[in-house]
Amino acid sequence: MTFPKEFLWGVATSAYQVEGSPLADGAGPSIWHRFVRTPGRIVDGGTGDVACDHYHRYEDDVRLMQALGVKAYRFSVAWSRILPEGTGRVNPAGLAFYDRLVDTLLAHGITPFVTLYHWDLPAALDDRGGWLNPDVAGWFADYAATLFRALDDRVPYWATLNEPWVVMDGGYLNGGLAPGHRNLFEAPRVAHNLLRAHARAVEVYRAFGRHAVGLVLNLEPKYPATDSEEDRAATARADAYMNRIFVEPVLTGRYPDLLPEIFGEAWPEIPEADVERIAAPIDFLGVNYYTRGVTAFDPDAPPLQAKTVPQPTSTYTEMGWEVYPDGLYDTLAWLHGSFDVPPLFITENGAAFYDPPRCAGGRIEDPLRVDYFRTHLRALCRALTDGIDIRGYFAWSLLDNFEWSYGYTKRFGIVHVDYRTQARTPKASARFLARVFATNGACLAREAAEAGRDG
Ligand code: IFM
Repeated sequence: MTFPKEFLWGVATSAYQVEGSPLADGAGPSIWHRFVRTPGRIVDGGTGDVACDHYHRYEDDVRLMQALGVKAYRFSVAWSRILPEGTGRVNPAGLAFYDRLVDTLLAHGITPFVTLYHWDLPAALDDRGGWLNPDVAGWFADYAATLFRALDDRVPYWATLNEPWVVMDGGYLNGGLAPGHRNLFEAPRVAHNLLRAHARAVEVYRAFGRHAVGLVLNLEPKYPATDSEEDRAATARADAYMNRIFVEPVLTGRYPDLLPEIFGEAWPEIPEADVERIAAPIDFLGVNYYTRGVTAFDPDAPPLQAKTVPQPTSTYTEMGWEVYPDGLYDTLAWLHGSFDVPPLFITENGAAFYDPPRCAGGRIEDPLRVDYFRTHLRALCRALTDGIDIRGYFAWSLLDNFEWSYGYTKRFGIVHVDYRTQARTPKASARFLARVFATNGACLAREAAEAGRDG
């Protein structure tokens, strides 16, 4: 069980989930700033106003990462800190925050891995139609250019979008996430505009970026609940809707044929030239992997006519997501075997579990999360052994943080955050990952050998 010498071991967060102070130093509001103020949207009424106060505590957090042996930090930039109105006027103080963060990371030997968009669209752009307005591609390209110009001399990895599927599904179809729309006609238009925006940012990067630019997708392999034709067809639809909708245009220049069938008359005319641009080469693909979906036909679940079937013998996380490490392997093998895929990163992987009370000495043991990481890292190792080009792994998340519509009720952190005092306490999972990072994964092999000897 070996990992490549330069394997990038990291942790991830996103701006709205950890920073706090969303309007500090001249920043404009984002759609999340608005959404959390809409009654009933967030289960515990939480907001990102303070979150983990990373905006002020980033130096301590970087020191903490260094102490854990973290090699790379994946974070996102809040668009409305840089451009308070979304376009036009740049806010130097907002840019200065990320400038300081990048310098601090580098001074501690940690590689910055920057995501341009992790769901926090400037509210001013939502007022102009948000992701539904075709002009959004140009707005995003201008924002991207501002950041590339300011930071590409020090940032070697840029991801354009994080999980465009969630923006489309949660933001515009199911309405559980900002901006909270529920409209079948909007969803595919938003998906396409997200990809157009991604493509425009890649074009800008090619003009003057010197490092690597890619895209981050959340992929969830789908498996039929039974061998029936109905379940297999439902599985294919679920896969097209959640995975192939972004993978295929980017890697093959075509949307899956099943999408017009799924969306019916809501599926828009797509100009050929758009998809050609969307398929421009990227330097890496980021995979966010959490779970799988065992899928069955359900005529009462439009538009997919499919549902996910609970697995009675599986462990589930606090999100209600099945723990299924083989799905990570299957996803990587699928990408590798089916497409001319660029180098891969696991840009997110992790689990929300109930954290047991502190032990003597204040330690926090989170054995379920440790087991989640251990089993997923073993699956990752199998993929590497099979020759799949994977360059790094980012645990989600460095810190317990604001979990969107769940507020602060779900803890994904390897470091516990006391939201009252902002005290950080590394959990057993942080100590486990620190060993993995320090030994470049060799401790996993040792553990496996010991487990084998013991029985
Ligand atoms: O917290 C989110 C993150 O913002 C995007 N990926 C999934 C995580 C867990 O739900």
